[in-house]
Amino acid sequence: MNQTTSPPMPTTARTASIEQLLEPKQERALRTRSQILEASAELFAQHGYLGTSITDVARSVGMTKGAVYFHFKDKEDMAIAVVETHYQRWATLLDSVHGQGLDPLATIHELLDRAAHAFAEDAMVRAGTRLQAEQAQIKAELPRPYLAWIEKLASNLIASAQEAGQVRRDLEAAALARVIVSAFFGMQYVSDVLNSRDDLLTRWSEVRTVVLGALAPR
Ligand code: LUB
Repeated sequence: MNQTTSPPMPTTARTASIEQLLEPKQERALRTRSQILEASAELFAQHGYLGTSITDVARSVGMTKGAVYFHFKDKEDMAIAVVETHYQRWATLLDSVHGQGLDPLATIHELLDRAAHAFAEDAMVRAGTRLQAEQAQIKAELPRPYLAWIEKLASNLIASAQEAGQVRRDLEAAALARVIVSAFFGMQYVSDVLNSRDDLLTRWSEVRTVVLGALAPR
């Protein structure tokens, strides 16, 4: 994803041993990096990629530009980190929902309900989505959108729900997954454009009724 050389900090952080991670200096650096990332997410979510500068980010965390550049090589690098962190949110959400031990269909509902809340409330998610939509303006390749959700829903959750007789079997799991992700994505996009996502949860409940309702066996 990051085609050029990585800045020293993230590389060290990702490959660090437990002992290194427990080292106070490392810990502090990671915390600072994540503070910068959260602040940049707020700004990217609100003002978009072109409307946000490293200077804005530095100002909003009360650091020098140099301190920010220590953690992120440039604005592209920062955007990639925001988008990647937003995908990690989904992985964390998935683990948490799986931990609830629900049946396959209830898992799908819970997962998407909680994703809708994240789109309404979580700056990292809002920023990640906005940056994905602005890919054409960003001179770096961001992770390919949608595929992870489609794959997860299709090959795991929908297939299991079909086996359990909770979801119609006359359509392929992959087709159903594409429809759900497209509907969800369209829903949050329309809500963003028309109402800055203020009505997202209401719009989600409509999509949920119609689209997830259509999954029922006939
Ligand atoms: C999700 C977005 C926004 C799919 O998976 C992704 O890449 C997504 C990125 O633009 O919505 C939501 C099910």
